[in-house]
Amino acid sequence: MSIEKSVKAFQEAQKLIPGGVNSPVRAFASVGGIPRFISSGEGAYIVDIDGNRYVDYVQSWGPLIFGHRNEEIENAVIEAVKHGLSFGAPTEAETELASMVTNFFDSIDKVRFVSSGTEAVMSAIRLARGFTGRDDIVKFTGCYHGHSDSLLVQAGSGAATFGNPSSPGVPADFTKHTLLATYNDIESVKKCFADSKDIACVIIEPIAGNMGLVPATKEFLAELRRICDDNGALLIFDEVMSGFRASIFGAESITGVKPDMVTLGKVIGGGMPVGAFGGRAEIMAKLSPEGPVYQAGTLSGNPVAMAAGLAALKKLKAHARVMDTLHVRAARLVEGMKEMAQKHGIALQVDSRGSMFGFFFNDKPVMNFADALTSDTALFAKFHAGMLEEGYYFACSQFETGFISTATTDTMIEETIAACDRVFGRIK
Ligand code: HOZ
Repeated sequence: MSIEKSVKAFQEAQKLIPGGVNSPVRAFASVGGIPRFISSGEGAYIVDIDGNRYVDYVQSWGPLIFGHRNEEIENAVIEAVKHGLSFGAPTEAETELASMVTNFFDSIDKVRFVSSGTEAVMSAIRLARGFTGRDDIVKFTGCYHGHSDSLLVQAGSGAATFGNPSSPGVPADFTKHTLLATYNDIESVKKCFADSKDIACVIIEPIAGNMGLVPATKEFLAELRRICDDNGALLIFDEVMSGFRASIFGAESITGVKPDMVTLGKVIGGGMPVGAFGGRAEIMAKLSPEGPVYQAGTLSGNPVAMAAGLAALKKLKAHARVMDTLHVRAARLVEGMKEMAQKHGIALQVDSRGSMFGFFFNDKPVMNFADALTSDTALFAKFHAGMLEEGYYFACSQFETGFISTATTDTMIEETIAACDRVFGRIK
């Protein structure tokens, strides 16, 4: 496989863009090798600038649940573009998308659209603080909630990949209100509430996707709900990654635990930059201009992005059963990978939720970030390189989640498992 053009493009990019990328994980630093520069996508595939085609298990890190260049989403975007790119004034599409989101999520009475997941979470935290009149927040080690200052503490995703527990440039004063707890460990949450009487909210990825795929147990979330209620704190589910991926009705439909607020992104933009935060009407009423908590954005509710999101959610609504198929396929993929790993004496922990899947090169189950960090990242890097050679594009970090789309066929899954067999045979 020649990657000559990607090598050259990466060299050029590094001269002008820090690390050659506009988001750190993409640089392939934790797996070594050269990031592929992409020229196009089609359904389940992406093609790099050297003309190599890969089955894409990243799908833009989640948004593309219908794969690349889905006709309905593409046409909706083209139609919207013909009417204007941005107005900075309300459009009916925003209300229509808000109606879809509130119908899907029981816990969301009202929603506000922003342009990224980071923005959604940052705004939700401010609103939780404004609503409760408290300053402290609880987050879980290994959960990633975007790169805003107070949340970039012991975060997963890129921060985990690069081994930065937090970032220079974030004053200690900004993070002193961020209390840390351990995922799936209720005693650590109790300790936070014992230490502070000023907790505004607990924010959690109910299905963590940013330390690899690590779902919270139902029992843990139920206890979390109870503790928040007992202490007058809000519970925020960060579903930027899992929203419309694990279930179209949110993690609350899987776990039976209802949050006070939810943050969303990725799929609700159908591939365009969209984030959202929503929750109970009385909480959302505190948001400007109804209430005093300020939040704004020129490109918030952008008409082209709304059109893409609407097309994606309408399609999901019309084909709700598609989630069952995606779930079966994602589960088959990781079970098949595990079988092949076992055949070659490699320890692999696997899991899936809806169209999300994860695997750790680890001989013990992964329940939290500390567990995830005991995974064999060197073996993961070899696996990643081997699968690229075979024509399969997996997320370039052990601490990310994989995604399939409706364009990922059973045949592709079986071929991927066969490729794993070959790669495990070479790297064991
Ligand atoms: N860490 C991000 C996903 N969880 C990466 C996003 C990107 O590089 O596009």
